[in-house]
Amino acid sequence: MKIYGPSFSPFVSRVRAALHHKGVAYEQELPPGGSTRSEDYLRINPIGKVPAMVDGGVTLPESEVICEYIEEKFPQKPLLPADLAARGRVRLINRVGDIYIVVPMFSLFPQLNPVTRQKALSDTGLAGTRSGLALLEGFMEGEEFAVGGELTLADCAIPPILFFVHYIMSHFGDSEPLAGYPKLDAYWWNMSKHQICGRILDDMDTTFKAMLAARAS
Ligand SMILES: N[C@@H](CCC(=O)N[C@@H](CS)C(=O)NCC(=O)O)C(=O)O
Repeated sequence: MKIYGPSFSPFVSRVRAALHHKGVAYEQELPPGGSTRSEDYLRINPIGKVPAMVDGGVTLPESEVICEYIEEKFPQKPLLPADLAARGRVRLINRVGDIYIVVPMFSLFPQLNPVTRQKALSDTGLAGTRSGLALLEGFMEGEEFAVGGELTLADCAIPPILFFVHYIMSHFGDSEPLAGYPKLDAYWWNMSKHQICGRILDDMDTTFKAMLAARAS
């Protein structure tokens, strides 16, 4: 199996967490042509985003779709609970992360530089991100795992998103962006020490810093 995309991407990280948990070997490559918009990469993933997965004759974009494929293809060490309602809660948490946190949060990327920042746009992005975090806080079941007492696909997806919550919100003077969300705050610290998720977060940190340093030089 091959995964396209860098380890600092929260969406690549979510797929890597699932593969590491299940002990599935994989190759990881950056998009051919050095860009998600290269012709070669668009042939693999017409959406033009990372990750993409190629597994034999199967090619899939979209991290959540890839994670569900991995879960079904490799049923060992399940990442979806046996209980139907709990599976619904895992998917709900991931949807809240993808739609109600990531979308407003990523709208803040063009606003990171205070010199060129447009206040109205950053206020909207900040308010949206915080209301997404409040929703997530409400849906989180515990402080150790998002749902139930074991690692699930929600724990593959949410910690990498929280990594970027810290990075982005710090540019707006909010160095403790989870302080108002006690469950999420405790969960973040627990996940950063978790055997699999902690390693994925460390990989994000290392590769993200390297990317920023390369961009600055
Ligand atoms: N919904 C997609 C989101 C993927 C995504 O936004 N990836 C970003 C990197 S973190 C990307 O590829 N951006 C490049 C671009 O938009 O050109 C998923 O879950 O896979």
